[in-house]
Amino acid sequence: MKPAVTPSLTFARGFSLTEMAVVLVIVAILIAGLVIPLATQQDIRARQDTENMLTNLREALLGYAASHAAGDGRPYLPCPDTDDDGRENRAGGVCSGQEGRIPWADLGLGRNDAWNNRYRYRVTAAFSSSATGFTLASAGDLNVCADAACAASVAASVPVVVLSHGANGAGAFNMAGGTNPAPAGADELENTDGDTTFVGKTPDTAFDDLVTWIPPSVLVNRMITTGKLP
Ligand SMILES: [Ca+2]
Ligand SMILES: [Ca+2]
Repeated sequence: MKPAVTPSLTFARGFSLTEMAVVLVIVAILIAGLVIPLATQQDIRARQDTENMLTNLREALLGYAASHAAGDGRPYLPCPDTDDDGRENRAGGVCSGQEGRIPWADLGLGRNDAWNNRYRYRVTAAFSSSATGFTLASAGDLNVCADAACAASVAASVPVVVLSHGANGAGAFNMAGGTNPAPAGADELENTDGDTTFVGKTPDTAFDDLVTWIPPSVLVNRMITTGKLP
């Protein structure tokens, strides 16, 4: 008598270990290609946090002007902090220096950027006197350019510039009360040399500063809408 023929089961077999391994490797490669490296994510986050803080600092400066009246009843902006205590440095109604750290204690925010350096702040003297406030006709003396050569102006005659020296922190006022080593690139150097010209542009390998400013039109508009200037 012939034994019963067992039906073939090969059609129902599962994946072999080798096949599973190949699939896992392919999936791993796909995931690695999709996921942004953690370090890059942290960089993006730090930059976004600092950009948000710069926006808040602009608003805080506008609020300061709207809530402070000089001797002549007109609004004025805070002086820079030049001795790293977070308070503006002012003597006889005028600023001890037109450039320094943002006065974070006076404003209540902006003590340091995402890389633990101070925000740099420069203000035009005509806007920072607590004896004679600014008027609708006051002109800013700061220029933001597309590069250090300054052939193209991004914003001209602005009264206020606030900036972070970015992830490299080159030339920044640090939290130890000192100043970091100077940057190598001419564009970043322009943001550390204490004059009225600044560079604001999209970051590249030699430039990671985040630069913001208050245009005169925005400042004037806010003063009118809050009834501080006629
Ligand atoms: Ca101070
Ligand atoms: Ca400069």
